Amino acid sequence: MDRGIYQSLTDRKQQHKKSFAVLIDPDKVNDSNMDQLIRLAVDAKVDYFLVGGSLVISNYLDDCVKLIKRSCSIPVILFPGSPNQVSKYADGLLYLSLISGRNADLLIGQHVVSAPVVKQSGLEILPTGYMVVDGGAPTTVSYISNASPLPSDKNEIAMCTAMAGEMLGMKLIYMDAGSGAKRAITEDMIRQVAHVIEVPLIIGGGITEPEKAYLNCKAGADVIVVGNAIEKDASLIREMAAAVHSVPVKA
Ligand code: 1GP
Repeated sequence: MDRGIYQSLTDRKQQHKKSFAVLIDPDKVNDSNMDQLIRLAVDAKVDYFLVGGSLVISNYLDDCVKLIKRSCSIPVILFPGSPNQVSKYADGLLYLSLISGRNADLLIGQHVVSAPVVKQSGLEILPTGYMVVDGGAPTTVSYISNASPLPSDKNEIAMCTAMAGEMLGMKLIYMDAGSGAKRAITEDMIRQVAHVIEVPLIIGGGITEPEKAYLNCKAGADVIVVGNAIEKDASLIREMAAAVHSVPVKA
């Protein structure tokens, strides 16, 4: 565990082991439903918690992270929608650059402003090429980012974007159809992107069925992120984690 989150991600990738991450939006939870969620996650052997959201209005972030850290050993990775979503109590932070968009502020601007705070946080920083893919309807992330999402059927643009991100030094690529997306990312796009990069590939947005999580992993996803569907039915954690972990180690 102390070997760090990135090391664990790359080790798992090398061993063809797929990971399941539960996304928690601090605006949508409280101490009592967090307790249940954490218990379910521990039982299901969830690999990571992602904490964050495009808009975080409440100030429950620190308490939410502290509660998870007190209750279990599942690593907590921040998935910040803005530079003020930094909690020093977490283990790591997805340092996201929105490489699918052309909004300079989300490519580098906000990073410059928040760099000292991020550096001082002591968190493990995970440079991440973040690609928002059209999920069939505007999502909070597509609206807030003020950048066009990548068209869902343009696999070649997705491939070139991911390759560019990797060559620029991004350690992870996260393709996201946006929280609650009507249409999740196609397996075809995942397969083609996974084929051209070596860094771990995270996939999320609109995954509501364990079967889809399984197929995404077979197509080349290394980490599956689910938020919305679990907010609606926490017991899905068990089935989602089982589906992801059931992908044969040698695909
Ligand atoms: C959103 O990828 C995450 O940024 C998860 O999406 O909430 O639709 O599962 P969902």
